[in-house]
Amino acid sequence: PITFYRKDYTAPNYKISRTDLTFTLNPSRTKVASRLEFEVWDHSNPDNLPLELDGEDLELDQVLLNGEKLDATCYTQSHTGLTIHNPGREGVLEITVYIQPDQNTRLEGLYVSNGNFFTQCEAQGFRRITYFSDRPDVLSQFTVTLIANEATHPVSLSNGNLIEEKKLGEGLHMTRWEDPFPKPAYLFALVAGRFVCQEETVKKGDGKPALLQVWVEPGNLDKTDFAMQSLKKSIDWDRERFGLELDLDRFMIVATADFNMGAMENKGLNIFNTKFVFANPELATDVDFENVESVVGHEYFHNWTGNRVTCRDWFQLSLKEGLTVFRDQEFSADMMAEGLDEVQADSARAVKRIEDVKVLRAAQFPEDAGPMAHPIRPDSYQEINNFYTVTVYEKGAEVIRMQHTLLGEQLFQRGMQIYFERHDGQAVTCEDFVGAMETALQEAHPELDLKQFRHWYSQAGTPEVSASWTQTNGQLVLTLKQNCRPTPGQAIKPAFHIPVKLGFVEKASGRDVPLQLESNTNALHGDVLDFTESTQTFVFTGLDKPVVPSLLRSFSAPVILQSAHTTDDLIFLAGHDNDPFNRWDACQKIYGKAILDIYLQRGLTDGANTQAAVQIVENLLKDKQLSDGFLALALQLPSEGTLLEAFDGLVDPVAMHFARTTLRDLLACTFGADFKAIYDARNLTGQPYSYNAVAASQRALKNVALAYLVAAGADEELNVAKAQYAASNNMTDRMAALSNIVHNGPGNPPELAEFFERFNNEALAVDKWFMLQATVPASNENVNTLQTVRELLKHPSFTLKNPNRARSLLAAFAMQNPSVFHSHSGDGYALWADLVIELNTINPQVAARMARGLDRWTKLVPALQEKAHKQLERVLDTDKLSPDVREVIGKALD
Ligand code: HT7
Ligand code: ZN
Repeated sequence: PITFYRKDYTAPNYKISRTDLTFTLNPSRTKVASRLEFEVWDHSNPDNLPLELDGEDLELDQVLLNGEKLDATCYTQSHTGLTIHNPGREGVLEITVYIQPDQNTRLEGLYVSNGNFFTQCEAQGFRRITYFSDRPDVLSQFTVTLIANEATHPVSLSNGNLIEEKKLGEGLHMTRWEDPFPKPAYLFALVAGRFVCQEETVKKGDGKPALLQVWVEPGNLDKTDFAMQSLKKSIDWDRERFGLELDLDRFMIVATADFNMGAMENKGLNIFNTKFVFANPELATDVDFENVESVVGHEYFHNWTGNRVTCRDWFQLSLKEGLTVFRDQEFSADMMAEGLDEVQADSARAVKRIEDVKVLRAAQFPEDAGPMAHPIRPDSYQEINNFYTVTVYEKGAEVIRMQHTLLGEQLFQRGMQIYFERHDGQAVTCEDFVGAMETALQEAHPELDLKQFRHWYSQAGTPEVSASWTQTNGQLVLTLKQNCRPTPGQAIKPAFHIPVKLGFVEKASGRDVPLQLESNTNALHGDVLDFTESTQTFVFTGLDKPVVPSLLRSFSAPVILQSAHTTDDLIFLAGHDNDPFNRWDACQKIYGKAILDIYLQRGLTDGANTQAAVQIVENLLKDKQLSDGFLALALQLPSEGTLLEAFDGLVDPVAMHFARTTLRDLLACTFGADFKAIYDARNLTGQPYSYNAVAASQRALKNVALAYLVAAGADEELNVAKAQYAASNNMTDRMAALSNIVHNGPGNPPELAEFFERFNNEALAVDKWFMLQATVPASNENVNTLQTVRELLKHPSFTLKNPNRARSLLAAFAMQNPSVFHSHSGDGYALWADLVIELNTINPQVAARMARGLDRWTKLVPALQEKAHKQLERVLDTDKLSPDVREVIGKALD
């Protein structure tokens, strides 16, 4: 395999200042004619540098240079591109190629989905459309002409403004599009087919109108209202919070059922997975609604952070992705808090923060500890598609958030302003972003810098921070230590600059006391401590009464905190911390300790930590101040993935599942009456559904209570779920009821068949149906989930060609169902290997994601390791293994 290195970056030989493309769209043979105006990148370049164009799976028809047809001696064609030997210092290149969109199951480049044409060009899909300098630092002004059959493809769209439209005869029609903004090829898009749209007009920054459109296949228009509202909210929010205006006359969203990822921010023509557009109460859960709002926001926010300022090379991916995830997280938090009073708003923002940190701990921490660990700005890759990771995205967002914490909102916004002043219209690096933030910081505090902070960009791994303290004679001496374990290629790492947001909660009153630092006073900025050395001691004064430190408030840095808190301290913080995030985290720590004890004691529940977990839940249930959203999260136990990662040793996921189930059942039995009361108070059967943060929180809490009730109970409680299923008027309640029935009850309940019957024409609901069955845990003795998955693979509605459907079975059982995937027989691994191998030939990108299922195999107990190893080897030995899958499996076996 070829490895690409960040250090090897060189500028291209040529610019392509203008690009004209003409597509004659035909599903089996599309003609692509390009006209490229090029000139040397740098006028000091020598003459006769080759012009290197990327291209894959293209049928070359002809090449013209300045109007003259080139013979084959003037260029070299390979399976990765076309090199023009002596193009001259500037000129016009015209290339004609043919491609086969209906054969494109990889869904990269131009492909056909349900008869309609779509493109996906990020990261390197454009080279599957035509020969081009397919790298993000080559920005070009595009004009695109689309010629299509008017009957079968009446709508044809591309980036920018529609400048011409006409019938051509012979049943063909043409549209021409001009994008005023120079852009890299990865932001190019075209869509053609049968579509309908909902549209609205809003005002742009210059007061002129902009047309917003959401395009879907006929029959789906009733699912687009929420996406349109979300788009309008995103536009308003970016203006109000970041001062960034919509810069386009036309902003379009198009939904497709066949899409490798969530959505794509092509300039003015966002293409979305239907999963992140379609939302109505019958089909979408509250979480789906939340995701639609956040993904619509994310793609819109890319218009500035990604499109106006883009990446110089793909190693800089986090420049746009980390920053844009941070922006979408803040957007969602602000939307959740909208219209609430200050206390409720704080709680709503904390709920969002907790949700984000749960994802980080469950997915990114394992990645950072495994064979694919990489810095948010990777140093190398074999296949760039494998680096659209939780590290680049979610940890990348944490790194931006830490800069926000260090600078504060005002200086952070000043940094953004400097970033755009310096780099609008350019392709830049992560260093350029930090440089802008550092300038903003130094405008206000010339003595500070972000020098050490930059390690967060270059070092992989999750730092472990240990905290201990003593309080005597009015002083509290806090000692912090940090350590980051080796990751591939990085054995020893200098200390990180870790912002530790903290408070001291007085035991007697539960109030925060003022923070006063005796020594190194310049390390404290407000309530944020700069922790920069491997071991550092801070002396706080004015603490006459006993306090409990609350550290890393709001999860101010992506680290693993091991604190010297006693069980009593944690119970205290769970009830009194003035930081809601840390209240939740104290609950999680206790639950985690209790489950690990049960795991180590093979099911015994008589330990002190189990008692503490019971105490925590009792306190939570008594506390009438807590919001429903917070309580729903605080009552949930850590996920199995988080528990497996937290255990320092080789682990048996099946036993861990049973340990977690044991604690859940104990809590369910102990507090059955309370859960019933919560459930009854919020079971508003018959009330009309509306999606809003408050109503969603109520439903979330009700459904957490339902899960405990069903866990505790026998038939009677299962009947509560059945009654909820029968009465539900929305997907949130329907799915919650059904998952309780399917995961806990007898196999093949009638509700499962009813669900399929009701929704078999709705692909996203059918995905849910598959997913529910693939996630039945080992603790349900009525069901053999692996057997069910094998049978479902043969179901007429199943196909590996559709990524959502493939994920609904394969990702569900291999990544969301540890107790079945890691079954002691090893059959889960064998099934996983079969499917990765099959998917590899259909869609390497999606196959490579699924191939990550055994990333953490070396953390398993020896008997499981042996079985996992055998299947990993089997995948690696497969004929025609794609570079995508090869990289993932190769690194796992390294
Ligand atoms: N920037 C987009 C990335 C993306 C993508 C990458 C590789 C292959 C397919 C893809 N589809 C979309 C999505 C985003 O972060 O907004
Ligand atoms: Zn993005």
